[in-house]
Amino acid sequence: MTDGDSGDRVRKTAGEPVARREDEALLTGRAEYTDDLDRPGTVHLVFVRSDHGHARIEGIDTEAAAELEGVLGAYTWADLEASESPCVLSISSSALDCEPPGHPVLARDRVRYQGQPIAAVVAEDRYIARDAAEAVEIEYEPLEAVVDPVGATDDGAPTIFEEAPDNVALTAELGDRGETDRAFEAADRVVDIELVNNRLISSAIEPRAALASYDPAERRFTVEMTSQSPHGHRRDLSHTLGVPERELRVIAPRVGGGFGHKGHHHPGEAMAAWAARELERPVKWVATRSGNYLEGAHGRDHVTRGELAVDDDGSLRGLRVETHAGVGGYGLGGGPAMPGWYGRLLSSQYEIPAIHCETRAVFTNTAPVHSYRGAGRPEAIYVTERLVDVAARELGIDPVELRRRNQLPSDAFPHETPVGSEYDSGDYARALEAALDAVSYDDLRAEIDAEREGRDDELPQTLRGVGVANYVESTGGGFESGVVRVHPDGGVTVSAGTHSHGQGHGTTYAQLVADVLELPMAEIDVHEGDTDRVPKGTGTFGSRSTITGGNAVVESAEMVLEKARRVAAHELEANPDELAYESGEFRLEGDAERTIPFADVASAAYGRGLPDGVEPGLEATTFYEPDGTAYTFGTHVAVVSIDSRTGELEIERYVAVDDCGERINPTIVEGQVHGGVAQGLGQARYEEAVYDDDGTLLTDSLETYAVPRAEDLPEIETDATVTPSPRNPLGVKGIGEAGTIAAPPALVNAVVDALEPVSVDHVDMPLTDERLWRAIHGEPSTE
Ligand code: MCN
Repeated sequence: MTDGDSGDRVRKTAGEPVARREDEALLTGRAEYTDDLDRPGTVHLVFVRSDHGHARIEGIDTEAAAELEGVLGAYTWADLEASESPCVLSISSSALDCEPPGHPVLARDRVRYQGQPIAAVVAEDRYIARDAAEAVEIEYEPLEAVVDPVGATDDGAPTIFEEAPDNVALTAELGDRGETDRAFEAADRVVDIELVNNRLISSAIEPRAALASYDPAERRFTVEMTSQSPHGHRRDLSHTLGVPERELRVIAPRVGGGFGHKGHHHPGEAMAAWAARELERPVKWVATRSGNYLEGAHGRDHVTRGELAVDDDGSLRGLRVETHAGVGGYGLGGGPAMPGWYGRLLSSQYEIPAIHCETRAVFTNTAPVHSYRGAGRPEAIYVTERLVDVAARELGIDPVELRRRNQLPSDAFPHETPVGSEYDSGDYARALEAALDAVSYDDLRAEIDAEREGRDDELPQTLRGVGVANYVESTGGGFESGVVRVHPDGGVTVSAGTHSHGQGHGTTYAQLVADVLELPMAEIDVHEGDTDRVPKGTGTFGSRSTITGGNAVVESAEMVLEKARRVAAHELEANPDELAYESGEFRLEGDAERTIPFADVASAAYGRGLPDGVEPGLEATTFYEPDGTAYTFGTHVAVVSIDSRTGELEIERYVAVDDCGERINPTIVEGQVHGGVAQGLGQARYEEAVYDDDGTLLTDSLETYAVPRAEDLPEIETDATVTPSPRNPLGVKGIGEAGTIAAPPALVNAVVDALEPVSVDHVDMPLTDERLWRAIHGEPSTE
């Protein structure tokens, strides 16, 4: 690993394993997170949350709370309404079948999930605020709840919004139903599966938090908060508070992980900002772990039936999918629309001539659902990759061989799938073969088969299996802004509208700009997460930052270099095209004496006597939008053994081969794969948000919601192939979510392979020891 700066000559750093610059501060406790920030006069906000999953609010008594010493205010919906702020978190999708009201910052007269904020208390310190919150009395009339997305569409299920009597927010179709039906009729056989993509909760180390201040003289809010998308939050806060965007500055300081949910607008930051204006005091709100679990957007929650039409030679003919997707008790931003497009990756890496996907997004009495690392792509790939394994078993063809027969060849690109994705580039076979080589697949398969053949009728103590999952992931989208500002002394500040909360943009953006300007990385600072620094940004989600932000800062750096060339030419009394530029110095071709360093050019750019037509200053702003989506791909393989007496699962090997096009920093890419696989294996083995029938979240803390610890994870062996994307100048594709997409099907396929001797066709995630034991011993599930 390098520090990116070595020797006199500035070397190119892109593609090099440069050490992450941000880690020293992060690892030595010097990084400041929202809760570390303090402004003079800060007061603290705590929510009173609903105890019920579904109830009418008959009365709220805040009197006792308001009278406690140190309490500045105890607020309910009536106070928000009286202030004439809209105070409703909007739903940003017009595609819905109904128009349910958005999520009110504080409940009006009804709560639709446990943990929904009903009242807010502000006090001099957070302990008083907590005591005061406990003193608020709420009278409920409990209503029947429904928590499962299929049950919520049954006749007689309780209605959550009058505007959607059947609880269906959206019914969406992708692909061609008629063509798919015909493909099914023509195929030799059809296999099917019913599966659940378990509901997940984001377990970022830092729960959500905000510190909001209001300056009445400037008529301006400053909201420092845990945001993946400061400009997105500025837009949402502007709607919620009813103030123009220019009156809001959103700053995301260090943020301890996000995984999607810190990109969405929740009540906390809006309530803190409202109270800051009301009280003219800085107001801090920090979610507790349980508060975050109850109310922070959850992920997944799909119940799916999938059918695959195949011919006896293994050709895939058609895919038919029906999904009920839970969207929770309220729509949050674009959350309810997500199930409408999740099926766009159902084709995975295969040539499937006809696909049809019908999805229902369904309200339930649970926390709102939105994007969680992968956001729709893990759900789609899981369906297809499980079905391919089911078909392989039915046909008696090795699952790898079935994949090989149907994978798109490397000359098939661009390729349009029947569900509306246009893949840019790929060499799927290369990644598959690399992953198979890593585990010596043929030998391993033969070994496992021999173990099975050798057994008599008794159940062997160890059941071994191997599972393979291919995937395709859509990455990048929308525009991003990048600013490169050269200071008069030649130092450079780079700003972008993305936000790094673990991804290492501070390193990779510095690498990219250092390469264009041929300066040491130490000369380049990177700032993200402040709406005042860049004119408009989109944010970090959907593995988009490298494609959009990376190309934006490169384009700005190139513009800066062009202007610097003109200034340098003027200083050297030459034509710009006579100059060579290398290692931070302009030089007149053929005259070694006539040179000028970049820092002197910067100084000249801010001085007098610039060439005609050149304005003072040396900076550039770019709004970059790629030519289309970049499709990352790869193959993951898991090798497992299960103790048939206990159901205990061991992951013997885990191999990940991913292709994200050109890699700016292979070490960071590897780290992203590790993190993603850890979360994917977390979903597959341990994690599940469980509600009881009344809508009480039974997994509302880290004691009951099982996140994998380091010791629970196998060694993750990584490798990469490189197939550049033709859709952006850097040739990059995103990598931030790859692991969460590939790991669940790889592990479940391996486990179901291991269970082949006991004739088990499928086990739903999470693959707990108990579930596996029950599957092995034919015991019914207790759930
Ligand atoms: N990278 C690279 N070369 C590429 C692609 C990426 O060097 N071809 C590097 C990038 O420069 C960047 C990192 O890998 O430093 C991730 O880049 P990218 O794939 O563009 O993803 P984003 O930066 O947009 O990150 C978003 C993605 C998502 S959607 C989630 S969710 C997620 C994730 O990243 N949440 C994370 N990774 C996370 N990692 C941490 N530690 N914490 C989170 O909350």
